Amino acid sequence: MLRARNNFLNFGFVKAPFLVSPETKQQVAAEVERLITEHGVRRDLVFEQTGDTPRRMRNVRQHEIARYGEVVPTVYRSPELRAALGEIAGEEVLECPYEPEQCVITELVKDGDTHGWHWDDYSFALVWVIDCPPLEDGGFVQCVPRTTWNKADPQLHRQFVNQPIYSLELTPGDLYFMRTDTTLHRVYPVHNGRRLIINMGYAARRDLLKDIDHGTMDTLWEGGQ
Ligand SMILES: O=C(O)CCC(=O)C(=O)O
Ligand SMILES: [Fe+2]
Repeated sequence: MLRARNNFLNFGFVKAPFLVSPETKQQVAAEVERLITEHGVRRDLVFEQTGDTPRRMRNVRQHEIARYGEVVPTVYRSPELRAALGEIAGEEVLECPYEPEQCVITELVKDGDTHGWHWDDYSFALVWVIDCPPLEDGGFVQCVPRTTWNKADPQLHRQFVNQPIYSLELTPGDLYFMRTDTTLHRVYPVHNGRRLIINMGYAARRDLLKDIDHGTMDTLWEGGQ
């Protein structure tokens, strides 16, 4: 746990597949596969607030996950899981007060599908990797820690020039925990492969006091085809 905490502080993320049992991973994976098959919606958008970066993906939103899922909502609310994440974060990890950002399933399937460069509105994300192509086909995560999101002028190129970009190889069964509000991140475009994840978003206590403009996420959800 100490090593996880140090990596989290240094890089803004840490792989933590040891946090949950193989049985829980298997149950979450089975439910996510069912939900994406039955409720996945295609989105093809770019976001001005993150520097015109693309979102080319299929999603299942929190609303459908809450309605048609069982395992995922239970795992999301687990006090034990939040306590373990809190040890890594060095502070309380709370359920996200804005429900649409609690759980989101994302599938990248077509050549060039990507979750482009962005920050998240809330402090933490636990990402469960259910399917992922080999490294050479893309789908790995890239991050720039210790950066802040100016929604009016995100200046992505300035962030890339000022600091190193870290890249993280992922395989099915991995989990990673990220400080998402101060770590610029993206998923490298996939080619010849499929990548399926569920992102569980959590808040820090300071987030509860912030006046967050939910414009980017709300546009994402309205943009479904
Ligand atoms: O797919 C990933 O690994 C990251 C997902 C993400 O950044 C998000 O859903 O906000
Ligand atoms: Fe994100």
